[in-house]
Order: sequence, then C-alpha cells, then structure tokens
Amino acid sequence: MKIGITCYPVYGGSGVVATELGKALADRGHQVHFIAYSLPFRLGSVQDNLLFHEVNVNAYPLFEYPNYSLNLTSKMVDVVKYEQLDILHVHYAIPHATSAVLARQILAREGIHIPVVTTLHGTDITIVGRDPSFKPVVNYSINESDGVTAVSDYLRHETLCRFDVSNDIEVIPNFIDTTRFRRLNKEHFRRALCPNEEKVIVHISNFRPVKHAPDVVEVFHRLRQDNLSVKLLLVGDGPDRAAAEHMARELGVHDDVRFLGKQEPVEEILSIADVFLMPSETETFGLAALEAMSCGVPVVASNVGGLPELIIEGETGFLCALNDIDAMTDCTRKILTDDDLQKKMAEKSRQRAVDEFDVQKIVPLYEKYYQKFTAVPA
Ligand code: GMT
Repeated sequence: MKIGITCYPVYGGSGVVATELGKALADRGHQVHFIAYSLPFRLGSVQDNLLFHEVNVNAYPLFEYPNYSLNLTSKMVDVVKYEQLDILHVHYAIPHATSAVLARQILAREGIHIPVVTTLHGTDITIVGRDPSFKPVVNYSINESDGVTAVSDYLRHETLCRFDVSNDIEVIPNFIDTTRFRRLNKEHFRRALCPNEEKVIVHISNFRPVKHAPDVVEVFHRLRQDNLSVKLLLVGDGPDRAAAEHMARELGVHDDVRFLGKQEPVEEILSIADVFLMPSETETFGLAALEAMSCGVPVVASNVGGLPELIIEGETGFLCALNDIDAMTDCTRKILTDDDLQKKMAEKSRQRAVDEFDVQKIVPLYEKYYQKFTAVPA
C-alpha cells in the first residue's frame, strides 16, 4: 500500500506514534510518505520506501498570518496525485484532518479517490473545551473522515460526548517496540549516578502544565524527608521545567535531582529506573508510561483519562487520585522499600507491554483498518 502520514513532527506523543507507525509500515513492505512541516524527530534517515515531503509555508505580504493548513492541503494533493497514494492517515483533527478532507475534495474533482483516516490523540478533542470556536471544524473533520481511530476507550467516549459524531470510532491503542524498549545493562551509569546504591525515580514529559512536573519534585522531597536513599531523573523540557528546577532548589533536594533535558534514547535512562512517576492532570493513553513499562519499570500515576486502561492497579503500578501527593508518595515508597514487590511489578509491567502493546500486535490493526477504505490488499 502507498500511505501518506501527516503528524506534528516535534517532540510529543502523537508525533512519536505516527512516526513509529510509518517506520513499522515501511518495514512491513508498504511505501510510506510523511507530509509535515519538518522531518519527524524520530524518523531518522529516509529510505527507499520511507519518504518525507516538506510543507513550506511561504511568506506573502498580504497574509498577516501564515496559512499552514492550506499549504498542507496543496502538498497533500500533490503527493497523493504524483505518488499515487492509496490512503491518507492524519494524526490530530486540526488542522490535519481538515486539510486532508479538503485535499480529498479537490482530488475528487479530478476523478481521484483518496480515503482519509484520522487518529485522535487527545488535545485535539479537549482543546475545544478551551476554545469552542473550533468545535464546528473539529466536528466536520471527524465526520468527513472516512475512518476515525482513538488511542483509548476513554478518548473514544470523550469524543462521542463532546461532538456530534456520526461515524464509528475504532480504538487502536499506542504501541511500543519492545525489542528496543527493554531493560539494558546500564550498571556503570547506575553506579556513577548512585554511588550509595540509591533507588532511582524517573519522570519523562514535555513539561507542559498538564504533566504536573512540579508534583514529581514534591513527591521526591517527601521521600527524602523520610530519609529514603533515592535520586530523581527528569527527562524532557517545556514550560514547567523552570518551576520544577526552582522548586528542587527551594526544597533543598537539588543535589539529588538531575534535569537531563530532551534525551534520546530514553530506554537507557529507563533501564536504571525503579519507579516511573506520571502525576498528569489527564492522559488519553500515556505513551511515556508504556515506554517505562516496556523497560520493566512500575508506574505510579494519576487515576485519570486512559491511564487505568494501561496500568493495572497493584500489579503493574499504582493509580492515585489526581493531585493526591500524599497517596503518590505512599505508593512510591511502597515500591521503593519492598524489593519483592518492585521486582514483581517490574516483571508484570514488561509482560503487559509485550503481550498487549507490542508494535507487531498493534500495527496490523491499522493495516486491517486501512483495508476497510481501500481496494488495495495490505
Ligand atoms: O502528552 C502530550 O502533551 C503530547 C500529546 C501529543 O499529542 O503529542 O500526547 C497525547 O497523545 C499521546 C499519543 O497518542 C498519548 O500517549 C498521550 O497520553 C496524549 N497526551 C495527553 O492526553 C495529555
């Protein structure tokens, strides 16, 4: 199949899912064309059947605001036509689904049929809560897509509640390459960081306010007040990083907290972790938690959004009420002070990632889904 994929190419869960999907589809013999404003950060080098088409946004004196969605539409029309794509798969409703639906209409006038599949990741749905003026556009783009997928039952339900959706929404969860994301032997790294055999807590995010990164520092501070021998690694960057750093200094724990910034490959850092913390306000799926689980790291998270579909309470980690720092501290302490529990949860986390969310299991679901809208066998 010839598949066009559009996503936000920057650091973020939806871009990672779209890019890993494209790579996996190319490995399975499809020809994949990424259409985006820059090279997706996880794409690496392009190859014969994995190509990239850059969307250029040209400055024009009359346009006070750049018209990215129209440039994207034009590029989609061009790529579908000249690369003879079979399907367009866009990640995020706005503007990607909107551009794809418009491209489909333009192409239809030339007798070219291109089905559009839209994958919803979450903030494309919740953004309407903050800016209702987007609702008609999101609604139209979802309803006009030939197929719609959501990354969790939670997101499917939210979409159906918030919009007047007339088509079905298929749930296809996030996935992980469990051969890449596994526990590696990083003892030298661990010894360098933890000369006194301290335990290691890890948090990875884009430090947007929704991630509650300062809560991670607060939990760590409380564990240190209990004299627990522990270190904290924070990976990623974003708006709340400065606040979290400031808090670590104010609370006097900064010597045992490392802000590592944006890092690839994260599996090396996760390989020395004992617990992963995710105190998010909401998560439609929680890809970073799945990456941790795949590396055998139990997760302590907020009991919100799609996280209960991923984390099994008491087996692969713990789910705490949102903003309940006490509960999160207790659960983290429980894991860090009981080696048997930590080991059991680590094994179950890894097992769940392999059994339920491996790339080899989930990518065929997308292939099967595409087939509903194309005549081309996958
Ligand atoms: O979490 C973010 O801020 C990034 C965001 C994105 O769209 O890039 O992630 C969302 O999509 C991911 C992939 O489907 C999910 O795993 C994340 O849970 C989801 N983030 C939120 O719902 C906050």
